[in-house]
Amino acid sequence: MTEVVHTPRVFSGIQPSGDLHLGNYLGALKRFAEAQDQGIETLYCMVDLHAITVWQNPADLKRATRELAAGFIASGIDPEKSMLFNQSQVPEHAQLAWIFNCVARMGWLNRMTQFKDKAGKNRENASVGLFAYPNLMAADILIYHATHVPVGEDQKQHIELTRDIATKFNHDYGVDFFPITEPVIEGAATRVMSLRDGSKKMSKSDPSDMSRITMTDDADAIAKKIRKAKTDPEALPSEVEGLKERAEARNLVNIYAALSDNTVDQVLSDVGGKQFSEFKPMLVELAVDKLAPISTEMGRLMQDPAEIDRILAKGAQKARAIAAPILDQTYEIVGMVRG
Ligand code: AQP
Repeated sequence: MTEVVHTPRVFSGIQPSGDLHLGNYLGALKRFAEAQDQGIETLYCMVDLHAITVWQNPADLKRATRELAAGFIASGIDPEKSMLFNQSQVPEHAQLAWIFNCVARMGWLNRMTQFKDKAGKNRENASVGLFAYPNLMAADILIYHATHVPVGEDQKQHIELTRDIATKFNHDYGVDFFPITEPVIEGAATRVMSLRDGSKKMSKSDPSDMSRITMTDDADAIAKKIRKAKTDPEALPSEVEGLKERAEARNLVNIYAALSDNTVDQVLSDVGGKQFSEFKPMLVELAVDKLAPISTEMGRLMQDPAEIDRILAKGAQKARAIAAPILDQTYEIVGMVRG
C-alpha cells in the first residue's frame, strides 16, 4: 500500500467547563496562537460535548462557551486566520465518534488515567460519556485529518489512544486513511502545577480557588495567590538540577520562564540566589503584565455575545467543509449505504 502524505493541519480544543486558568493559557492557548502564525491550517474548538460528560448547568455552559471563545480571541487567535467554533455545531465529530466507539477496545479505555482520576471511587455512577470521552477526542482530531495537536502533558495518553484508533481503523479496513497524529507538547510550562500543592496539576475542578490563577483574576487576586503560593525556605538555585526535589519552586520558575518566553536556564541565571520574598513580586509583576490585557479584552468581547455567536457559527461552517467529506469517505470505507 502506498503511504498517503497528509497535509499538515493543527487541531486542538478546550472544555468550556469552568474558568480558564494559567495552565490552560500556558499549556494550550498561548501555544495555539503561536501555531496559527506558522503558515499551517489551524482549527480550535470549544469542546462543549466533552464538557457535559460531567453535569453542567445549561445557562452556565452557554456563558462558559462564549467566555472561552473570548479567551481564545484575547489570547491571539484570529478567527480570520484560524477556524474557531464550538464542537456541537459540527455534528460530524459525534458521528465519527460512534464509529470509533466500535474501533476502540474496552481494555484501551480502561487504562485511561483521566477517567480513573475523574470518576474516582464513584466509578459506577460516572457517565458513559466520561468513559468514552477519549473516542470523541480522537474523532475531534481525525475528522479533520489533523496531523499535529498542541496540548499539555496531561493529554499525552489521549493522543496515544487517538494514534491507536487511527492505526486499528486503517489496518482493519486495509486503508491508509487516517493520519497518525503527533502530539506537540513543548515549552517550559507543559504541566503547570497547583499553587497549593506541587504534586497536583493546576485544574479548573480543584475545589481551592487559591490553587489556580484564572484568566479573569484582577491584579490584586493574582498578587494574593502568588504571595500565598506554597514554597520552601531555600533560596532559588542557579542551575536546573537544584530544582529537582523542589516541585513548588520548579513550578513558579517554569511559570516565570513560560510567561517571559525564556528557558528555565535563562531565568535561573538571572534569579539564582534570590529568596522567594524577592522572586514572588517579580512573578506577580510579570503575570499581571501578561494577563491583564487578556482579561480586559475578554471583558470587552463578552459585552457582545451575539458577535461571539456569529464568529463561532462562521468557524463551524468552515470546519464542516473539511469534516463532511472526511465523514462521507469514512462511511464509504466502513460500508454504509449512501443515497
Ligand atoms: N495544569 C495544566 N498545565 C498545562 N496545560 C494544561 N491544560 C490543562 N491543565 C493544564 C491543557 O489545557 C488544554 C485544555 O484542557 P481542558 O480544559 O480541555 O481539559 P482538562 O485537562 O480537563 O482541564 P482542567 O483544567 O484540568 O479541567 P478539569 O479540572 O475539569 O480536569 C489541554 O491542552 C490541556 O492539556
